[in-house]
Amino acid sequence: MLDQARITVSAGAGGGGTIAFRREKFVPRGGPAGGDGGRGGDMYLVADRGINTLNAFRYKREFKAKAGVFGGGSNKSGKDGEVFEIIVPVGTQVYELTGDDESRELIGDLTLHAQRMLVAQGGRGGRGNARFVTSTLREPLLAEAGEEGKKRVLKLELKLIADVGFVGLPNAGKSSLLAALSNATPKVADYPFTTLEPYLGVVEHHMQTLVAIDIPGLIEGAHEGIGLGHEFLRHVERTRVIVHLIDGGEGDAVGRLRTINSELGQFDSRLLEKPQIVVVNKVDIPEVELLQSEIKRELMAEAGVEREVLFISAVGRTGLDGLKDAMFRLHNEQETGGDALDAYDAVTLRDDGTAGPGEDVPVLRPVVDAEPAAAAIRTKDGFLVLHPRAVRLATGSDLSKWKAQVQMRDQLKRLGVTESLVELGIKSGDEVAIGEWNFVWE
Ligand SMILES: Nc1nc2c(ncn2[C@@H]2O[C@H](COP(=O)(O)OP(=O)(O)OP(=O)(O)O)[C@@H](O)[C@H]2O)c(=O)[nH]1
Ligand SMILES: [Mg+2]
Repeated sequence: MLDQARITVSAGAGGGGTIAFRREKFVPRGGPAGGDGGRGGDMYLVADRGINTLNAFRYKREFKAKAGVFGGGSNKSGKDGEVFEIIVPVGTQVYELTGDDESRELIGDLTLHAQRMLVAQGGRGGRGNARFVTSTLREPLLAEAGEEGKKRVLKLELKLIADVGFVGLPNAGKSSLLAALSNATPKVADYPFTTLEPYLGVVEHHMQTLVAIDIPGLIEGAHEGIGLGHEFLRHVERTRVIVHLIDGGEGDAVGRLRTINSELGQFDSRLLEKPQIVVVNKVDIPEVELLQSEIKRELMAEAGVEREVLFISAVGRTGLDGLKDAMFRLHNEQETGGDALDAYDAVTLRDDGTAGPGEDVPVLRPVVDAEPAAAAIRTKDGFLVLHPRAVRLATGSDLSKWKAQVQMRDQLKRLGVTESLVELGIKSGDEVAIGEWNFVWE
C-alpha cells in the first residue's frame, strides 16, 4: 500500500490582456477596447473521507489547472481558468519540496472532511490596452501578458485515521482479526497483552476501504490506567464504529461484554454512543459452535446490544464477509452528521506499521511567493529588469512599434523601474533587457 506520493501541481497562467480598438463607421480607429485576460485556475487539495489511500497518485503525478482566457475586443474580459481540485484522503500531510536537494517543509495537514488547501495560485490576468488610457495617452498600444501560474512540487504523506476500532479483553483475537481483514501484520500470541501498541490496517471490501485500529486488550480498571489499553482508547474515540470482540472459548460472554463496555463508558460516555458490532470469536472451537445459539440469546438480552451478534473465526477465516458488511454499512451510515468526531486526534502510521499519537495539527499555511526584492539588477551585459508588472507589460505588448516603445518607457517611469536603473548607475548607451525586449538607454 502506497501511503506517500510526490506530485507536481501547476496552477493556470493568467490570460493575456488584449490590444484592440473599437470599430466605428467613418472612424479609422475608435477608442481602445482591449479586454483583460482571465485569472488562471487555482489548484487546491481537498480532503475526502471517502478514500483512505494515496493509490490514485501511483499513475497520475502531474496536475495542471486551466489557464485564463485572453481578453477580447469590445472590453470583454477573458474567462477565468477553472479551479482544479485534487482529492486526497483525510489525514494527508502536505510537504513542499524545494531546491535541488528537495528539502521539505510541512505546509499543511488536512484532517477534516472537505477541508481545502490552496497549494498553487493561478496567475493574474493581464490588463488589456483599454486600461492604459489616460488624459495624455489616448491610444495605448500596451497590454500585459498573463502572470504565470504557481508551480510546486509536493510530497503527500498519509497519516491514517482509524474508522473502526477493535476492542476486547486480552487474547480475544483482536490482532488475529486485524491480520485476517487487512494488510497489517500485527503480532499474535496465546498470552494476554501481546499487543503493546495500536496497529492500523486498511480493510478493503467491494471497492471501498476503511482503516481499522487494533488496540491492546482492555481489562477491568482500564479507564483508571490499569493495564495498557486506556492509553489508546483515545484513538478509538475518533472512530465511527466499534467492533467488540469476545472470546467465545472462555465462557461468560455477557460478563465479558459488560466489563469492557463499563470501561469504555467510564473512559468517555461517548464511546458507548457509537454503533458497536458485537462479535464472538473462535467459533471454530467445537464447544463454541455448540453453544452458539445460547451465547447469542444471552448477549442479545443485554441492554445496548440491539444488533445482531456475529460469530466468526479470525484464524479459520469464517464469518468475515458478514462482519465486513456490518462494518462498512455502519461506517457509511455515520458519514453524515459525524463531523464532530473528526475533531479528535489523528493517529500516525509509523514505518513499522504501528500507530502513534497524531502530532499537533499545524495550521494550514497559505503559500505566498516572495516578489523579487529588486526592480532591476546589473548583469555583465547591462541591466535586467525584474519588476513583474514591467516584464508582463513588455511580454504582452508589441514593442516592434516605435509608438509602443515610447509608451512602454513611460510605464517604466510610473512603475519606478527608471528610478531603480538610475540608482544602479545606468548610463546612456547601456543595454536594458526586459522580458523579450531589449533597448538602449538614452
Ligand atoms: N481457535 C482460535 N484461536 C484464535 C482465533 N483468533 C485468535 N485466536 C488465538 O487467540 C490467541 C490470542 O490472539 P490475539 O490475536 O493475539 O489476541 P488479542 O486480542 O490481540 O490479544 P492482546 O493483544 O493480548 O490483547 C492467539 O493464540 C490466537 O491464535 C480463532 O478464531 N480461533
Ligand atoms: Mg493483540
